[in-house]
Amino acid sequence: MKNTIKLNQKNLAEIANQIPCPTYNRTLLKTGIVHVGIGGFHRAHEAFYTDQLLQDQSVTEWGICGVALLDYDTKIYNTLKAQDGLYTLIIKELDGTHTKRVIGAITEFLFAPENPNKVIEKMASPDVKIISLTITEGGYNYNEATKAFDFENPLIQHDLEHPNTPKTIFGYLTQALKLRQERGLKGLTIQSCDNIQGNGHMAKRMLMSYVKTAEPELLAWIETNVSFPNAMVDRITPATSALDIETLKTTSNIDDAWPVVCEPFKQWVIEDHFIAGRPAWETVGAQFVDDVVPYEKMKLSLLNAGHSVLGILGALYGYSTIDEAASNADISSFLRIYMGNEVTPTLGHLEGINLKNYKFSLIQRFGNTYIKDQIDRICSQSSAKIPIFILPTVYAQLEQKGAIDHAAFIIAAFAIYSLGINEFGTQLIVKDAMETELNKKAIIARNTPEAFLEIESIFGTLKNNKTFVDTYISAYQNIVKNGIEKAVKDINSNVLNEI
Ligand code: CS2
Repeated sequence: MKNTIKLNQKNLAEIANQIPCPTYNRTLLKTGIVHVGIGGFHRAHEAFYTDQLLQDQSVTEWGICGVALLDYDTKIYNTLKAQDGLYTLIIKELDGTHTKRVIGAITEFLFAPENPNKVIEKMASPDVKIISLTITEGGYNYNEATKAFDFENPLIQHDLEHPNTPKTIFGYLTQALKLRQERGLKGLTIQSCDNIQGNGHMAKRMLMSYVKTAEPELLAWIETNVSFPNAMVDRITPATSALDIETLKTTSNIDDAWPVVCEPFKQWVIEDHFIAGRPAWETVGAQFVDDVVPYEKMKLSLLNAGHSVLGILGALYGYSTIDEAASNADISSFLRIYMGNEVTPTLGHLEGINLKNYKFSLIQRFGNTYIKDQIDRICSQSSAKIPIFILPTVYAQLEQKGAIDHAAFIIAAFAIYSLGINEFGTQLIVKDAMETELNKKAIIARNTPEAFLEIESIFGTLKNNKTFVDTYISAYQNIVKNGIEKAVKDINSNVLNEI
């Protein structure tokens, strides 16, 4: 193999002979955005849109400073530092070709555990107009059982006791906003990019709960000086594999320690509520709307829930990628029935959206055989995903006495998945903040299936709903008695397979 070229600023001109690279002057960029959670999704989405904007227009105020909040983010921190914030985005097209570009929008990078004060100061910098977040569904510290902020979380207790060396996003934001207030600086926008219905509302509600205890006199200032737009974000971004890194070397001669791979589809629908200004992201494909709720509902309950359906069933069948699960005829029928009979009746009329086309496009996206999205990735942190992706459909359907059979089946399948092994003896990687509790209840559920529904921080009071519990138990028993494949066939039988 020819010598590969290491990806960094110095080598950019040489790399530009292989694939498109930023031609804007990165050294002129001021940091206007601090982004917390610098994983693959941010790099395939917000940083991608911002890079396009910096490339197409000569704006200089919207460079991104990436912040890694968690100890285990050392690897990404060291990698991006060594590469001057540069990385390759590899879009895996539907025909199997790869569209590649080096993304240059991330110009600064901070590792919070190493120097918390640097992060607080950066967030308080007068140039910064937006703090955006991809901190995952579980990162909002919301407890489904109490429907409130979880003050029991030891990390939150730590932040309350040590405000200058915080560990959670709530501690960081509070300190930074306090500094802005004390210094007479302007406010800014806190922009959630996580998969949560009303993600801006959730970010505000959780932050305000924390501030009320930590710095009550800051509440009024935040109310007037900080905005929290809701947004729907979308682009399937699997974990990067060793093969992806190798292929980039062999096909483009580029040595990038952590490229990002994603699907061609992308969507970003945002409420236009940016108190300190924003990049003109609409010029590069983002949609600004007055009300993002319908888009969020549609995406969370069809795409993200659809992913969980394929992931959980796929794991029980022994598959390892989403496209494998999607290409199984019975799983595919299951998904279509779930989307058509159980989710669609809860969505009502969505202004400006052709729901049928959307559902068809999802089937195509899930089936993209080049993406190889990992079932492990999709099933990870399901304890935080299920209450957001699937349970709102269940509650709405129970309320209107609609079908819940497939939703209850998925919860039963999740209870079995949480045993950490499928019926064929394959070990399942249950990567979940609640792993121990899930497993404990999953074991009890082998004799008493409803015991699994006692996990209140996931299921709230669902265990008291007889219709749901009966449907769930019967699905559970069917899976155990007949095996997953026959149970899926059974539940699909006699139901129209129409999305
Ligand atoms: C996935 C999402 O994490 C999950 O379970 O459903 O990461 C999904 O790929 C993205 O939201 C796509 O926009």
